[in-house]
Amino acid sequence: MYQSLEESAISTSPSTEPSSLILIVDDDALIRLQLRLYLQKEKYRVVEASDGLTGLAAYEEVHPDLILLDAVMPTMDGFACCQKLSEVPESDRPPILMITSLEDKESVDRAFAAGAADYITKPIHWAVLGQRVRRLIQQFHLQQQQTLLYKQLEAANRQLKYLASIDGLTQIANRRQFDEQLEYEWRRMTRQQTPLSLILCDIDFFKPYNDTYGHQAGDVCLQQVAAALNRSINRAGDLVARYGGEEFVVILPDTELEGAVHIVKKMQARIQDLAIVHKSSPNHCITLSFGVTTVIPTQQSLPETLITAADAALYQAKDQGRNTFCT
Ligand code: GH3
Ligand code: MG
Ligand code: MG
Ligand code: MG
Repeated sequence: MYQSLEESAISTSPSTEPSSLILIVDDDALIRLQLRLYLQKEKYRVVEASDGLTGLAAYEEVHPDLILLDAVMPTMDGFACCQKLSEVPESDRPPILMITSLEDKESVDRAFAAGAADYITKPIHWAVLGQRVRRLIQQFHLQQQQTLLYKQLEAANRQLKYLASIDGLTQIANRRQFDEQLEYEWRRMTRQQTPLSLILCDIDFFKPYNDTYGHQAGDVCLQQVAAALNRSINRAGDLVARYGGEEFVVILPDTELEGAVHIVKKMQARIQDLAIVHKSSPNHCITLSFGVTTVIPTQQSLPETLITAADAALYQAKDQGRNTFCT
């Protein structure tokens, strides 16, 4: 068994920063003792293991900042132990300093090939060891800081990208994401020569709704409608976006007109289920009008033509008295 942190740790200064932790792996108890006393004098915390296998177990448990590794040991030697540790992702892997009496070139090459960061020979030159230890730990901490910063940057970028693609009020896709997705699906459908459907819809008599119930109630209504529309789609490439004010748009790739109409009917049912009271509407509740179009895109045509056609169909639905759809 390896000696635990508590057993061999020295009482650290009242500084809030804990001192670096070093794992000593050596089968020679005297060497371990000498190393421990030296490192503790240098204000490091120390954990010991007497062979490669227990060294690995200790590494797993305490995650040291540096490993001092002997080469010749029973059970698992330093080279095998080093090799095993090289499987740990580079950003989490502490540096390994081989300390051995093996002085031949082959052993040195083997150690570095197995992933050792540095190599010194016994008998130990203590001042040299001190410098190497300090430097290796410094480098490791710097590398960890860089990894952390990089991860934070990546997370911030993901968050920015998300925020830039979402409508703040309704939490569904915004116009920008719609534009990107339409471009993407247009190219994809052009290549595949499969139909692309678009639904444009608009809340009926929404101005009088705002006038009657107030702008805040209008906002809540928009949120509920957006969620209801969003619940009506389920395929991977489908997208519902807020197109503007009280208008929403739906992209349905690989979808025939029949399929798009099916989605519209589902949306109508979901909106009806909301049963949002609207006194000054002829239906006494919130309804939507829909314009639906389907095309098989070509190299010569533009995505805007699909929007124009859906808009014309929507206008027609409004013209027919609203709460309906046109194709
Ligand atoms: P129609 O049936 O012809 O569509 O009539 P309408 O009253 O819905 O159409 P109109 O275009 O005249 O009015 C749209 C209204 O939508 C006016 C505007 O105040 C409201 N609106 C747009 N964006 C928002 C929003 O973010 N929040 C709220 N509460 N209202 C909004
Ligand atoms: Mg040994
Ligand atoms: Mg409108
Ligand atoms: Mg409207």
